[in-house]
Amino acid sequence: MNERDPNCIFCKIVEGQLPSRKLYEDEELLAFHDIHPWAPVHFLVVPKRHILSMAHVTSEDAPLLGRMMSLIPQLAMQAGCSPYPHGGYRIMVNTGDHGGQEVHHLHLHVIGGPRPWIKG
Ligand code: DGP
Repeated sequence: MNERDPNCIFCKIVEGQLPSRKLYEDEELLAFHDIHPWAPVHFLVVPKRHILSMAHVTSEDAPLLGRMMSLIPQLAMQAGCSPYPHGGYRIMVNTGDHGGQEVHHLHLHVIGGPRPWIKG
């Protein structure tokens, strides 16, 4: 699998070729605010490596996926979500056309803030 796809929007964000409002960055991962938020808090967590979708994840990616998930509690609070149980947030991974995936670079949506939201 390619490390980067030159035509991929999220690879361009990872490379700094497109701007983003970053929340977190390390060697493997990037988190940034969604450009079209549908809730008061809406950010994305992406691997820097170009993995097309959740359908392309293998057992070798388990540590990476674990790191993506385990970053979320801290980032959600940093981004303005309220604490569990009366606050909280939704984690969503759209996969393929039937899952509503528009950007074909694996990403976790983290969506929170007071409901009702626009969608969902
Ligand atoms: P999905 O439908 O799961 O593939 O969602 C892709 C999300 O990516 C969508 O909520 C909008 C967001 N998005 C698309 N292009 C950009 C961009 O250039 N910058 C940022 N920050 N978000 C983007």
